[in-house]
Amino acid sequence: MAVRFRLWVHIPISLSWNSQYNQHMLYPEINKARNVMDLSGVWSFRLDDGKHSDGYAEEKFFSNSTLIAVPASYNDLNENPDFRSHCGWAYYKRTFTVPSSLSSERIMLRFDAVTHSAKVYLDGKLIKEHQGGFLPFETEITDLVKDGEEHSLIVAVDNRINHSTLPMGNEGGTAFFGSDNADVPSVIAAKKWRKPVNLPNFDFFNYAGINRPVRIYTTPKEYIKDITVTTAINGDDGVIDFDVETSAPGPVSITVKDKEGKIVAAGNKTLTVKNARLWWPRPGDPYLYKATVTYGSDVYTLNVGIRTVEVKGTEFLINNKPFYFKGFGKHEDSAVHGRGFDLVLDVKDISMIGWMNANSFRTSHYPYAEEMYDLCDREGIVIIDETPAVGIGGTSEDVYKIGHFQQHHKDVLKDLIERDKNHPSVVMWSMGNEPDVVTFPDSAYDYWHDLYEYTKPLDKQQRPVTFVVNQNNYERDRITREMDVVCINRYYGWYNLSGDMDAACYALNLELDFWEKQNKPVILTEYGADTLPGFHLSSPEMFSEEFQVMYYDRINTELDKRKFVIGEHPWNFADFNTIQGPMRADGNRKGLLTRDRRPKMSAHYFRKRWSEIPDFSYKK
Ligand code: GCB
Repeated sequence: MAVRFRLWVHIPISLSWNSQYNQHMLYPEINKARNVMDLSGVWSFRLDDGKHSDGYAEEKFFSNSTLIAVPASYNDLNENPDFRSHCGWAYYKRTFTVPSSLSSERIMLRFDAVTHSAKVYLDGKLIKEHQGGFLPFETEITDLVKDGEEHSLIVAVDNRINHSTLPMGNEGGTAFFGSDNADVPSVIAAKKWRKPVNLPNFDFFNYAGINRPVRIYTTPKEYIKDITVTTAINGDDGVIDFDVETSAPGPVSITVKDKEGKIVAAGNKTLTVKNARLWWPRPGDPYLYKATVTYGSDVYTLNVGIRTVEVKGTEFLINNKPFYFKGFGKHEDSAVHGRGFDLVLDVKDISMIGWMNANSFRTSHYPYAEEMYDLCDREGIVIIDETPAVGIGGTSEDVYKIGHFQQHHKDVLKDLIERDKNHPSVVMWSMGNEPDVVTFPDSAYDYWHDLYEYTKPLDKQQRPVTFVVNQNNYERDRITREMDVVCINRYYGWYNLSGDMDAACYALNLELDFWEKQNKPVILTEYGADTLPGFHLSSPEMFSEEFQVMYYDRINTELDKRKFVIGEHPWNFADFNTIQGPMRADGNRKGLLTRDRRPKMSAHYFRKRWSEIPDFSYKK
């Protein structure tokens, strides 16, 4: 996104910044040693009346409550307009009982994602706080629930975004598409007069609530804390290294089975699978082995894909072969659910990705639900995994200088890698999307450079690290060229040189000449044109289906000439909801698909194009 008007007002940071680093995040599973209780369902709900800025939640709040579905974003589940415009705390409540048969177990309460921050009360007592709306957190409740009685669970959820949160809000300033009118006294006065409002510094609706499942799960008292898998290829064999952390010292044993259930390797640390079948992206064979880790009475089972990832020169190698990224920037977004977990939609999206002959997507602009990564492991879809660091402000340099803000960003990166490290589908980490800068001040350089240095050693698989940059003065931008892969969002022909594809291609080529000299692989992580389905023109102009196809065809023709361009991710997979504003009519319409996943003409265009482009060794 290139054209924006804003007033950047620096607000002093007032929140306290306890580290949110969770460290161990094995996904809850049912097996002979572990149990899971799903707390999804209909909960009681109410919006805060503005009187409780601290998120203190009492039973009596619920005397005047409504019903809400969990998991889901609350915003589109009620016709009261306050649900969409709400800014502040909201409260959820339900009761539950843990079967007494589980009383000898270690009992955990896990939230997959509460957006953006949460306070959890059990029987009126605050037991957990968490900041950040897209990653899981958990707390042990063993001693609080072992009586077999009914318990009250209240979750206070805060959707406010500001200069301290990821993603970032522009508290006190303007939203993404707002106009400054910085020196119009009446506008300035009206801004002070109006009720509190969220001003996203990003282009997707600020959907909030208990967006992903809430579960109680159990483990034995002595348990497997964490498993880190790394894989390597040695001739025809696959080598799988398991780093297993346990609650106390003790022997661990591991078996690896193939799809037929035959044990192909066993041991306690580094295992060799003879004549291994590798994990290949679709339409190749995304082969998964099943590893079972045993420690005392505890057991944990996980899928393992044997594959390697490496950047060499201008190539991105998967299993030592140069991969070409064909795919999208996406969103978790759909009608009614908002950003709420929707397995039905995820399965449909995977199917549409396959239908378009794509092989990859970026989790723009936040980590997605874990079930999606699991689907991608199984279906062979490659993921660029992104943090919620979107729209970090740079018009004021100050945000880069706030130490504890960067610490929060580091914690989120750590949690992301901790959660997703074992997925073969994840091939690269994106530290964030489009810091809001036109040229990069030294403080921005220091910030991102330091973050890159910090991120690299977090991943035992040493996957490439990048961040995704907006249209900017690429000659002055010193950070992007330092990334393992250069990921650029470009809207030549849309936000600039609008509609003039000759000029757009001329400009794009000038920029590509620059990148060619950097000797790095480049992915066009975003390019696109808003398009109204059913709007047809004989002479392609902006917003028509014909223009969207022409736009992509013209740009792709240029990309095809450049060997170092190793991927194309049109923006966006599907239309999605945004904040209302002068540049969005019913959301962002750059989807190749409509919001309900019907193809526009451009989806058919890419389906054909990508059927003709090999996934490996495209640009020999
Ligand atoms: C961008 C952003 C994305 C927007 C897109 C647009 O560069 O990364 O979040 O939705 O532009 O359509 O403006």
